[in-house]
Amino acid sequence: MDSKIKEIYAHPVGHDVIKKLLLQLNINESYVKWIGSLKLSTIQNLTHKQFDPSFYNSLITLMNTERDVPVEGETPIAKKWWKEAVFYQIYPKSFMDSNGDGIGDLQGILSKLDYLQGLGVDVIWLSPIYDSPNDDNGYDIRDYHKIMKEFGTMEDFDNLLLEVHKRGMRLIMDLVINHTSDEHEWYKQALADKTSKYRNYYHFKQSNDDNPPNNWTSFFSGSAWNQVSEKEWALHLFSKKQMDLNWENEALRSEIIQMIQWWLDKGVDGFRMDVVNYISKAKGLPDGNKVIGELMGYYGIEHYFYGPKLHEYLRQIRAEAFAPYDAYAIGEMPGIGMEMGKLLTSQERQELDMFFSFDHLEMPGKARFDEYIYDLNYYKKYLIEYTKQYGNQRWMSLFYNNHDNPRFISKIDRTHQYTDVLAKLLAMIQLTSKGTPYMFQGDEIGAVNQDFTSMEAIRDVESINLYHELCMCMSEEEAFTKILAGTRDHARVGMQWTSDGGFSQGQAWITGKQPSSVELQVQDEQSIYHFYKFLIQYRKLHQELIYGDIKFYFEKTKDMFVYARYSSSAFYVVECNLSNKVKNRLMNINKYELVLSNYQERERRLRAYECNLYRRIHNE
Ligand code: TEU
Ligand code: CA
Repeated sequence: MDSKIKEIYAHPVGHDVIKKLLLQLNINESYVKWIGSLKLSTIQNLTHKQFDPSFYNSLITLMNTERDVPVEGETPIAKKWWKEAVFYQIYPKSFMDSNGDGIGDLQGILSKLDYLQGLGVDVIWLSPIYDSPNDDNGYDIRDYHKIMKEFGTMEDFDNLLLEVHKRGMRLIMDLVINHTSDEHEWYKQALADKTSKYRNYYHFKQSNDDNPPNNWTSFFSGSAWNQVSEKEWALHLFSKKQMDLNWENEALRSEIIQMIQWWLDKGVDGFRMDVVNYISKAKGLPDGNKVIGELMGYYGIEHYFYGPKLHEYLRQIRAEAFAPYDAYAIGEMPGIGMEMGKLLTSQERQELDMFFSFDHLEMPGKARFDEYIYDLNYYKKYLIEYTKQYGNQRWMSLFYNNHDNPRFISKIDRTHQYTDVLAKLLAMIQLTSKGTPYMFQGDEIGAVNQDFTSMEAIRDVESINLYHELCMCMSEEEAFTKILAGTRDHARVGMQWTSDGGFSQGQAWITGKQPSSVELQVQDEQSIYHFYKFLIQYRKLHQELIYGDIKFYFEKTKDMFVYARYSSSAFYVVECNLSNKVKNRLMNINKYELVLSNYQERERRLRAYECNLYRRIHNE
């Protein structure tokens, strides 16, 4: 408690926790400087009404969890296939339906491998395809060694993997090891027999009265506990059918590691680890601080988002499963900031290779279900800071979309009047910045949010639960408006292969429509699809766009985003107008040749969302 704020801010964990709180409160980071020399105990006295001692104990515990600080200093970038590759996330349920039952499947994906190879995709990430009751569309796994029947058979999977590898592409699986379905054999045995060895594979906890054992809330509304008997409860951070695994249990850890090895023996190339930062929970599962709970929207999160043994577990998985197979691993880690991300992914730490940070997806003080206009100047600031701070021992993932978020382009341009140039601008930044591009199905055809008209169209368990919770404190119309702003279903409607149909000839499990289609985009040389295809190809041939140095210009100039990627032998500049207003060009381009633009004609000034890639002519 005697530590000064500036000392806490200098600690990677302290930095990220303070930064996260300021982000949520929409308070400028410069505030930290003013209070830097104050002691934590002084702050506690000033805020004892809001932050009780439990908050400070949590912060200090978090900071003492991992004493190492990330290795600084610059080393040359180590070349890796996953730093050069373009990844493409497929949500199998909505990608392509081969048998007309209205649900996407593995044979459907197989039929589109040539399309993906033609686009230039190097790695496919499949959202979960394991046997599941689909309470959370496969993120509730019932059997890790079986393929979900709606998606096909293990033979279909083996054939898909073979065909992916035949094309020189790779495939990574979505690994959900924070929880299993409540229909998993382990959980069924745990419920059936209190003395079963599987009882301790999960978090069962006594409660003295008929309330849950602590105040933790679920990400899918309500308490994070299922009552399993008069005095016993079981923990579920997500839906009531997704039961959290107890990673303290060595037997559980080794079963999970054996399962990972089983998939690696089949030849998969790596994994995206679902909410992997949640697997270690604070001892005793203590109550969450109320102020943090209100601020973050979920009670208890400080006790598991960066748990006491997270590094230990990740090192064990790496040593026993990933390293022997030289497999790739990216962690999905909601709430983890840049400094903690360094501790979890720096190459010398032998834990994860990369991670998905989410701090860029919403603006400060905004949450996914808030309706607001996203300002690309915030993304510019985020990208510049991350790129400068992240150095060469770590490697960023660059993404706008996934199956958990509304379409990024629709947050910026709600009327979709700029879709064509804006989608290309986003592609330009993603494919020329320093990091690995992760595309999500539909990015390449300018997929946008859906104008769902009622809850009947909504399928996502998170949205449905939240809607019922909201209806307790607002009208159905207001509740639906909030759901419409943030529902994950915007990203889960079918891939639009042809103008008249989507991904299925049958009655699709979810209905949606895109303004364009693969068919139309492939035919039009000037389409978003061809813009992606060209850039994916170009960056492979001109690797300054991957491994080159990076330099930012006009950092303080609003709406202008200009940066260079260069080596001793080639120099590229990317020039972007982040606004829908005409802007004066700030750079002198007469020594450059234009490689690619999202506008056909040349003009003196930059038009709405104009982006240009230039190559310096060296012989002058
Ligand atoms: O997502 C976890 C996650 O960060 C988001 O689900 C977010 O926490 C949630 O939408 C509340 O804001 C992973 C998967 O990507 C998601 O599809 C699953 O629902 C979730 O974990 C549970 O497996
Ligand atoms: Ca099907």
